[in-house]
Amino acid sequence: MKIGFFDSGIGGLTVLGHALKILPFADYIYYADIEHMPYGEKTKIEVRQYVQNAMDYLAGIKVDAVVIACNTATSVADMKLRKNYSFPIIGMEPAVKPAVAYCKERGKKVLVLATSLTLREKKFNQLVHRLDAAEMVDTLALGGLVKFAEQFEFGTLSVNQYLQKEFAALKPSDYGAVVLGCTHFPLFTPILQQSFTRETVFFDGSVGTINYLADIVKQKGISPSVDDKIKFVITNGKLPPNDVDYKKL
Ligand code: DGN
Repeated sequence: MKIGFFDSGIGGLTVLGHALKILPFADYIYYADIEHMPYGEKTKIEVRQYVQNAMDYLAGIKVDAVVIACNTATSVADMKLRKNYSFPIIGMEPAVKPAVAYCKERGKKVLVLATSLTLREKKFNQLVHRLDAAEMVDTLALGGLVKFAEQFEFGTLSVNQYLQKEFAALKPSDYGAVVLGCTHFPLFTPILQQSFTRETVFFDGSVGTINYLADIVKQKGISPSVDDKIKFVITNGKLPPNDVDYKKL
């Protein structure tokens, strides 16, 4: 079983981490589009093209399924692209649904943290509308965290100062739940938790995505590999040719 993961950088590793727990016997190919990172500041047309490039590459190495481990790319990708590929393509969805259910019972609000592109897009706004939760959902774009993560800065003074500034107008005790709507954000959970009360619960969409992947693997009868392996493909102007036996790279 060969599963492709795709993100602009290291964020999708938080999703891959869940996959390794639930589907350990697989060959994973992690495609990081570092050349075009961060996606949050790109146009929709540009990001759509990057998604297509990644899918073409992963199709070339004959994956059995792909996880678009990036909320921003999932938000803007034209999912009609699925019909061009023979393998299932699974996207991310911010975990707004469980967070809303959790907060409704407690009379609290939900705060969704994501990139500005994700928050602006129809997909996210339709989700909130479908849940009839516009009144109780606040959003905040924290694209700066993506840049910090890509420089491997997680708990530094600069990250702290950035968050303090971004959260300055919020009243933390209003929120019963925080949704990590960008796959880079779980990397900051410890520092984010410090800005909210001990009762605030953090929701991460990776769990739902990987459960869905596991269902698809089962439904399609994709057989497990004998061992587990992770291979990284990084765009930096040149990709390894896709006709190479990736196991030998
Ligand atoms: N990890 C991406 C997401 O889940 O939205 C953000 C990546 C980026 O390049 N901004």
